[in-house]
Amino acid sequence: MGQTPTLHVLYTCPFCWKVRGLIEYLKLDVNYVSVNGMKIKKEVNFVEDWGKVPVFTDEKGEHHVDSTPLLKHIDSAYNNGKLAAIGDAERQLEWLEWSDTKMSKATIPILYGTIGSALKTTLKISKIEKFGFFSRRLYAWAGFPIMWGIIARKRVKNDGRKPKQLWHDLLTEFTEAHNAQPYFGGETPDLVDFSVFGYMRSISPIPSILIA
Ligand SMILES: N[C@@H](CCC(=O)N[C@@H](CS)C(=O)NCC(=O)O)C(=O)O
Repeated sequence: MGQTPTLHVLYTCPFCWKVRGLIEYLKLDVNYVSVNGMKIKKEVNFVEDWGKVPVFTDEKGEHHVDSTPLLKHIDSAYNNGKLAAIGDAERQLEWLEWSDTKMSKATIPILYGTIGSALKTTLKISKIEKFGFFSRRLYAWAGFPIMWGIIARKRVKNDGRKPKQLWHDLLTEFTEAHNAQPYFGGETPDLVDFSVFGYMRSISPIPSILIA
């Protein structure tokens, strides 16, 4: 038995949503621990040389990190590896890689690619994530010009497509690979579905109940 597993998360983090999606699908009993987005390194310093979320701590107190290996670990430890065993293993690995390179790069431009969306995103994040009194205000007002002006603009420029177009193209590519099945995994989701879900969920509008 041991302790109830925990997952250290940020609400708006795509990598955390990948793992959360799988945990909820498998109906595992896991406690979520929200970290302060300005102090991630400090809050997960119990894992050596990592400094990122998500961090999964299992019932034995062992820590597991990095969302894609974590998806595989949770499926293997709590689900007899059933999701990894769906369909062709090579196809699954190839698309997990696709999701982690293509989808992960598309989230920043859509959230911060215009000055309006950047402001909206940082204001929302400052309302729903855990922050200190000053860091919340600092993040909301100093965060958006940085994200928009430096990070997102560079990514949008590199790709050349408008953020929404890029996102639509990726979703088309992904759904075409479903081969007319409801999920990438076929009748039921596999690990790739949870990976793409994480990126999708992180750019989805946040329910107003959470930011009221
Ligand atoms: N490859 C990691 C990436 C995790 C990651 O970059 N998480 C972000 C939050 S969305 C983070 O904790 N960043 C803190 C930092 O890099 O200092 C994974 O897939 O879990």
